[in-house]
Amino acid sequence: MTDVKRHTQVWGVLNVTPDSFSDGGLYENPRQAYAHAKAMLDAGADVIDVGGESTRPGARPVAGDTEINRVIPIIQAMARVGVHVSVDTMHADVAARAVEVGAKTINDVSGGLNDPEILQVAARSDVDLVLMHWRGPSDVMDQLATYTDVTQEVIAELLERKAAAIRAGVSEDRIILDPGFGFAKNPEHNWQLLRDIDEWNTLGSRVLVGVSRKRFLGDCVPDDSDGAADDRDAATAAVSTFAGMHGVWAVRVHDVAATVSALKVATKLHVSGKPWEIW
Ligand code: PMM
Repeated sequence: MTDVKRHTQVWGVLNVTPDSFSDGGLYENPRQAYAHAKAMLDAGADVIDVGGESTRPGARPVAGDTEINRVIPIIQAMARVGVHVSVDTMHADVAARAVEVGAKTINDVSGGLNDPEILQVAARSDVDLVLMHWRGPSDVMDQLATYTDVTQEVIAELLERKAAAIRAGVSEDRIILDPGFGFAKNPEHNWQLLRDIDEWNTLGSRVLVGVSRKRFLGDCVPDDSDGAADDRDAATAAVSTFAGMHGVWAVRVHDVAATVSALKVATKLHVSGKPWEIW
């Protein structure tokens, strides 16, 4: 297990893609990507999570070396100066190159289902591995959002992925589990997974929560919002803080400053057992 600090780990999202749902096209240029990573680190990010393939609903996979060419130079540049970099990929070849140039975590949103060889890549190295709950590619995932008991089914499916990773040789303490908010889940599924947050601490692994700017938070934005994804940053900070207060190990966010600030407020107000009407 790598440098685990006591506070909730904050992962800053760096998408070097033309088409991610909230920041697509903003950081394709390496100089802009590096500047944005630096700003997130200055705002308190512990980890920079670099992705080169959009997973927004309906997105189509990228071809060949495109993903490698997008992510490797920026990962290498940041790792060289000691930044803890995670590579957000579903592809074993991309993960392997990223680890070679210094990435310390592999973040696989498919939990090893898209390209099972990624589990061997993790097993051969000493990096952490995020296994996210996933039922299928982004272009079909909305059709796969059918559950009788969403929390129990997501937990069971995630534990299967954890067992597969262990079978492949990944040591258990390097595995991080993620319920996969927005992936094959409708808004009510996402809210239910959050209401059941205490269940996530019974899995024997660190848990990462990534709700940042996701569509289901649209229920909680100001009435005059025009639907822009960054209008969901305050709701993201609120949910991420709720997660931190319930013992989740890490939160993955676009607006690092807002979430760090909210986590600091929660730290000051760490009281419990006061029931009242909230709204
Ligand atoms: N969500 C996105 C991408 N990668 N990784 C993890 N572990 N968990 C997530 O919820 C997650 C992820 C969605 O796209 P974004 O990069 O635009 O947030």
